[in-house]
Amino acid sequence: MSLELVSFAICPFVQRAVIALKEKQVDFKITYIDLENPPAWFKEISPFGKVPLLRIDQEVLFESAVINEYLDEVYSPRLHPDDPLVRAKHRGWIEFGSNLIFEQYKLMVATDDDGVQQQCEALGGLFARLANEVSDGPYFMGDQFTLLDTAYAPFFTRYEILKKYHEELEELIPSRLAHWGRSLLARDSVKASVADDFEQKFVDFGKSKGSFILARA
Ligand SMILES: N[C@@H](CCC(=O)N[C@@H](CS)C(=O)NCC(=O)O)C(=O)O
Repeated sequence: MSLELVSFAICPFVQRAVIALKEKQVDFKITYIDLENPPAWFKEISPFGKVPLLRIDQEVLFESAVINEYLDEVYSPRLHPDDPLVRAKHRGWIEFGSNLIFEQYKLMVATDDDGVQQQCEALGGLFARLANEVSDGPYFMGDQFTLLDTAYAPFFTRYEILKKYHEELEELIPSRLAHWGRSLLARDSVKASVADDFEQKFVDFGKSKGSFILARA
């Protein structure tokens, strides 16, 4: 079975799948596309015109949560919790993580101080809610690294960069979440999930969108 992940270099949703593949030590090919000028073959096979896509021989999967659930069912070790109720709750919180990532994107592309403040408020509200759910660590569920952790790690990868240029982000994040983020960023699969030039690409992309925060980079 051959696996091909269709990617955009700085996409957090693709990074979720890369982490899952690395955790499971599965070989895959990664193909990068330019989302501003997507190739015709991509438009044909991507129902929403979005990455990630996972091509499995002739089949195509879309949506990061679906891709990761598939990978989890097919390749060991199993990362989703065994208990169906806990699993269902994690699916809800994975969706919450997608929301967090979208709000972080809006923070990254905010073009003035007002926009940045507005997004910090939005993130602060989500943080307060999420902090009630997270264990004492190291991971969301305690010692067990789960599929949910793969869904949040990309948020922390980007938060770490944004924090360098906007110090207020250090205080905005509750210590429980900051601790979780440090554990995720120290994990091998997470470290290996982005290319060496990721930070530069992220900064360049932000600048191209007029990012107020990354203008200082
Ligand atoms: N819900 C999707 C979100 C994927 C997504 O938003 N991908 C972005 C790149 S990070 C994209 O492809 N955007 C292209 C577009 O919206 O046209 C998932 O979880 O896979």
